[in-house]
Amino acid sequence: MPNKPVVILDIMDNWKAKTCWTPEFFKSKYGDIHVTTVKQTETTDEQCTMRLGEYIDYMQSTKEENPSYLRTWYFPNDCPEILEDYNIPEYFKSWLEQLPHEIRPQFSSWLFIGPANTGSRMHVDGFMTSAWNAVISGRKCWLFYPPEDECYLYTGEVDAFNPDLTKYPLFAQARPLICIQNPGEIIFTPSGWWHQVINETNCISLTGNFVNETNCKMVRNYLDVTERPEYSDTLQQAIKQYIPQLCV
Ligand SMILES: O=C(O)CCC(=O)C(=O)O
Ligand SMILES: [Fe+2]
Repeated sequence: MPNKPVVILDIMDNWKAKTCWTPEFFKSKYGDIHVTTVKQTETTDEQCTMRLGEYIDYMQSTKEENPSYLRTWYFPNDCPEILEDYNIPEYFKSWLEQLPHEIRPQFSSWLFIGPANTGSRMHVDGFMTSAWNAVISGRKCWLFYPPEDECYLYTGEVDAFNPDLTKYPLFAQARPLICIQNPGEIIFTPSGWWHQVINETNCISLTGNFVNETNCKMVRNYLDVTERPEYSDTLQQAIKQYIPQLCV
């Protein structure tokens, strides 16, 4: 409720995913599926499509300094049966799930698979939603910056793990919360918090974004003031129509 980051240590102890979702499991069961990976350079994201099995082999053998990442793989279309392998706690359930299927944004059930040194640039999650992220295997390091620190972050251009203080001098004033996330731990990212993440080892994690009573005012305000070409007006209207709590 106070909109601060949290690590939850013990709510995925009984998830089948925690023991079952190994690299070998994905390779043997879903190795032929096509996935899109991304290699981040300073300014661009280079995408590449390959088979999941090939990517798992790559992840387990690469020594690249800047390796490719399988980010936000929306897996329910490819492997719906593994949705049974975990339980999202009640407090992370999203009101967006109430939307009709045709217009529901794909805001949960994403997998992130990557070798050490992959990660996500500094960003705020879309629509001002909050998120949960469950590490199945591996270790992540997170840097969190509160919304008040936005003025030091140069719209997220700065690389917080290796900042260029000549180009981004105000960044020296930003004050992060730092968190190491181990297997079996879930991180809560509150609405509007900037964050940058690096996988310190090979890592498999599962994530979802949500709107509920903790952040609906922020999401609503964002929808009212922001034009988002990737989310049509119709979708924005539908969200307001179907989720009346967003209209108070
Ligand atoms: O695990 C990661 O690479 C970052 C996850 C994240 O921040 C996101 O999906 O928005
Ligand atoms: Fe994020």
